[in-house]
Amino acid sequence: AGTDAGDVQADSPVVVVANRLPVDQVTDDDGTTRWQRSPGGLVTALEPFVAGRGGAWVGWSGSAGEAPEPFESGGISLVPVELSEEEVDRYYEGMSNASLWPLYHDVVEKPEYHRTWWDTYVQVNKRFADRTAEVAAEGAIVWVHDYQLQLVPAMLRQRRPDLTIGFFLHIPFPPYELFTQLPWRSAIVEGLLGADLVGFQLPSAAANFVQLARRLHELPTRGATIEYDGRTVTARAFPISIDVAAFDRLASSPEVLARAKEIRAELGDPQKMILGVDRLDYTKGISVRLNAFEELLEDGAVEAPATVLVQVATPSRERVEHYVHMRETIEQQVGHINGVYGSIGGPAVHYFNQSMPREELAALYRAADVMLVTPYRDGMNLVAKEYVAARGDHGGALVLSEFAGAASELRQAFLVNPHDVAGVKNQLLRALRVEPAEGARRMRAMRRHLAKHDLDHWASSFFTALRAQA
Ligand code: GDG
Repeated sequence: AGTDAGDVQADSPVVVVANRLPVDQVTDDDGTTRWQRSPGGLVTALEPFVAGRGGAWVGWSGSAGEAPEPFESGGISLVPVELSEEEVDRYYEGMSNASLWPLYHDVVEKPEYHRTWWDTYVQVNKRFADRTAEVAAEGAIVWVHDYQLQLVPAMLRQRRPDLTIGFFLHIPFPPYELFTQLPWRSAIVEGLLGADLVGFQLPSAAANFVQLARRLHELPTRGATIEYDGRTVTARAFPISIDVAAFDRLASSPEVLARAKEIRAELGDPQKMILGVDRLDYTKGISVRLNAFEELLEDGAVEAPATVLVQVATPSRERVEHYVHMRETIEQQVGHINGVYGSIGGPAVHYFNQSMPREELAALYRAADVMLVTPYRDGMNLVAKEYVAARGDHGGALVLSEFAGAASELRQAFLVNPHDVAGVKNQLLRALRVEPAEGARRMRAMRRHLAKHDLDHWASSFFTALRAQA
């Protein structure tokens, strides 16, 4: 089955399909370009699992225009899909990030719906399906990822009925009442129903999908299964995780521990350090924590620079309008807090709109007394899990939004409703003042959970369930 695709033979027994390839093109000082493993949730999660198993990865290279020929990297055949400038605008920044992303995150920002965006979304999903159909071996297992590619399962099944197709959604799946806003709601549901197994972060998201199939498409459903087109489609939760042991090791390495100490010293040896690490995204509730921190300073409950907040806000989606606006708001807020509560050489908020190396993040986690994770809605939130994995010393305290998927696992965190500023302030203070023994008890319990529920557990549970459908 399949045809020859450049250097890549139609013989990959496992194919991952995702918007982005797990590499970025970088240009060295001497002008030569090379591919480098890219950071970020999905990549971190999957590359180790597919590498060395004869697998292929179909995805976009990250730059518009002609796609490079397929190539090998880290034991995976990388199969680039081409996107034009206009397609990046409409499929990626438009339909994916200005329609689906806000809709699936409880319409925290108002989604925009444009027919030209949708038409391009369909066109690009077709291209991903074509490319995948070319490289997958007869009877291969294909794992499609995320909201940018929800039509691929059905398109792929039409081209290659021999394949076993899984789909995983990394972001939340909204309830019926919100989802049905979408002008193309039926097409999306039918797209997903092309898979044998549809995975979500939470059982409630899987239930939302089953309910849609029943109410919108009047399909027979039973528990987690949907009867469709003579097949049984299963919708289940597979909460994603991180490579816990690897992160634990990194965060306990002598270099990282030394750097953690140095960070405290560079901050002026504060009594308490609070930390936030997020992509600069309106779903992450960065303003919430700035508000809470500002009010605590105002109340005199905490003082700067004895207590400081370090916020890493990694640049993200900078061409989407919502993001430009949000960045301005946050930067104004930081400027205001520092203007009122800072001193010479002693800001209250240390704000970084830059991407940091992984080692630096680990050192920040290790240095922080309190980690603030306050999204309005988040599929999972790996930062929360990284913080727990980094605290092999059983120190630190996690303040976590109830609306992050991670909250259903990390029950010993200081849970907050990010819409309730008073509640966030309260929990932040509790976390800052927690007795070491009590803090350690909570951290130990969360680490026990994560030790069993790591990245490999996630990937192998999904693959096991998918193979069972073959
Ligand atoms: C989506 C869903 C779900 C961040 N800044 C830097 C950096 N990061 C890394 C973190 C973490 C990852 O990026 C972010 O993952 P999250 O899970 O927190 O959030 P999203 O990017 O929104 O991911 C989310 C995830 O998919 C997986 O399914 O959990 O709910 O929204 O690993 O450490 N890494 C480096 N420098 C940075 O500056 N090196």
